[in-house]
Amino acid sequence: MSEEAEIPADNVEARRFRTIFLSDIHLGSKAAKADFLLDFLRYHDAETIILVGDIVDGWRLKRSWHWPQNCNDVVQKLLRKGRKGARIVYIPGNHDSFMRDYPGVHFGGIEVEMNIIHEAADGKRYLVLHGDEFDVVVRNAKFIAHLGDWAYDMAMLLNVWIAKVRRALGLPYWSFSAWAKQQVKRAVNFIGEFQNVVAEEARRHHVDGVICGHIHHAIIVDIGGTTYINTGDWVESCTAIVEHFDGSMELIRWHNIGHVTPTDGPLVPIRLLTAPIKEPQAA
Ligand SMILES: [Mn+2]
Repeated sequence: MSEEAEIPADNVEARRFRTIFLSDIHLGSKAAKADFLLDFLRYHDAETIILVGDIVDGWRLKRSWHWPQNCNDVVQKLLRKGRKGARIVYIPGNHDSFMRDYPGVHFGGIEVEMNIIHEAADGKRYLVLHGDEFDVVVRNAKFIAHLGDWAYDMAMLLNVWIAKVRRALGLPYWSFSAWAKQQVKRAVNFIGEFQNVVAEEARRHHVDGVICGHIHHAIIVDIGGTTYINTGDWVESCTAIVEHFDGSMELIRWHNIGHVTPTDGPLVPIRLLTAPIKEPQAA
């Protein structure tokens, strides 16, 4: 693919940011929304791209190899941004923990770090880490974690069918599994507990905030004077955190933007409207 292919067909310039934070892409799992992410990366550029873990899903790949072309495209896209001068930092998560054997290593222009302190343009300092170390379920009971993994597979399967039906009816994308998970997690107040524990960790490091992923719940929120930021994921919600050049942080929900109609006066023209997601078995 030539470098020219980088320019979107409609000649729209990418939005530029100081930093883009992405996590929980889960490349290698069937649920990964690689096409959505490719679309996002086409329209968003940054001086620094920080990958906040679970970029590749080693758990899934170990069980069965699922690596379609769009997974390669995502990797190529990121590497190309690196070649064009972006600094790319890879902080491994629990699903790509094999990368944790390489702290401080640079490969293909990508730096691997266990966690970093990110200093924003406004001087605020953020601890950046994946966050699974605070997930008691994952840490204390690998068995339960894998059971959770199985239940997750089932929800994802259901999700694919619901998405197909909704698309056939002309309805916008809606994630059943995201909704279901939200209900379950709300019931046990898992999210709230996780956020509190991680914010506490940030205070322990004497930083202004924390940026993490892992629980697939994107948010920017103040917790007792500490800014808690979660990058969300690219299997359900398709979210990213961007830092503007003044240091302010913004949460972008790409699939919401991806479905605004032209009459709504979209901020960014959407490629998804002209290039729909490919179905493996198009009817
Ligand atoms: Mn994780």
